[in-house]
Amino acid sequence: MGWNLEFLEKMLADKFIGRLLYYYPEIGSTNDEAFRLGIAGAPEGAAVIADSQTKGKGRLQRIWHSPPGLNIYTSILLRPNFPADQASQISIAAGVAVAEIIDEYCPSQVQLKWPNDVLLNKKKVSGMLAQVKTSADGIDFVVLGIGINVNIGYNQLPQDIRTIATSLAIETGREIDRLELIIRLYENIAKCYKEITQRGFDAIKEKWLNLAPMISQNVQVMFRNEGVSGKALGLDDDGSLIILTANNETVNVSAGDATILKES
Ligand code: BT5
Repeated sequence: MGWNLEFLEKMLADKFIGRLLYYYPEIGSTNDEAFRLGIAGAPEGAAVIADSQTKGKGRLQRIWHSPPGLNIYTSILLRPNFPADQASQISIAAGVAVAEIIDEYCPSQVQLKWPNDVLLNKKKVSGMLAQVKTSADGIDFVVLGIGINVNIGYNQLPQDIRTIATSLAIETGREIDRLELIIRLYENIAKCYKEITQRGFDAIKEKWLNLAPMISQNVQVMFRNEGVSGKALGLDDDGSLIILTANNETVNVSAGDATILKES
């Protein structure tokens, strides 16, 4: 099923996210395009959607598998008026927003894994990549990139991620309408974004913590070749994970890949 662009534009015409919409049947990376739009001065809420990506990006130069006709690849331009060190709150809010929408399709099976993975039945269904452009005054803009595996089948997943990735169709056993999903997604991201920009981080942080099974567990966070392990205590206001190490030191980790060492 393709994108019915005319319908999508009509549905998003008066919305905060997507009223300015850039659609590509194929693109390198929607994040790169949204970043270009940000530099060119595009307004907050502008969104890029692609049906496929040839250079879909994960964090740390990793690849996001982005075949055509099946999934959601989108990047949203935001211009929050808060200090640069709080930019990660946007990824955290987006994680909550995506998780809430996925929960509507697959109730009670959604979890969040710090910093940016949405898991369905413990497998990755969505990943997020936020890129920030700062200036002397703080944040110039944030590009919030979101990939969601919607209709990709088990056999269409690359071999190396088959055991760690899933899609909404795999988990629900039915084809999901990408248009309906993205409209609900943009609406909920707008809601969660307004929550943090207008009322602060607390409510979103609380929701995030309730969806994250690693809190109170022993975890290890690897960043490049360095690891920190200990008990995950919570999230700080800059979106970093607070870890209590074996030496009783509290360490804030702001980047890396976290795994639960053993559930207690
Ligand atoms: C992420 O990175 O999870 C961020 C993914 C962001 C993708 C969106 S799509 C729209 C926008 N435009 C872009 O170019 N990017 C954003 P990370 O946590 O580093 O996870 C990457 C890892 O996830 C890979 O190394 C694989 O192991 C796995 N992976 C790759 N493609 C996947 C997929 N489609 N589904 C699930 N896992 C995948």
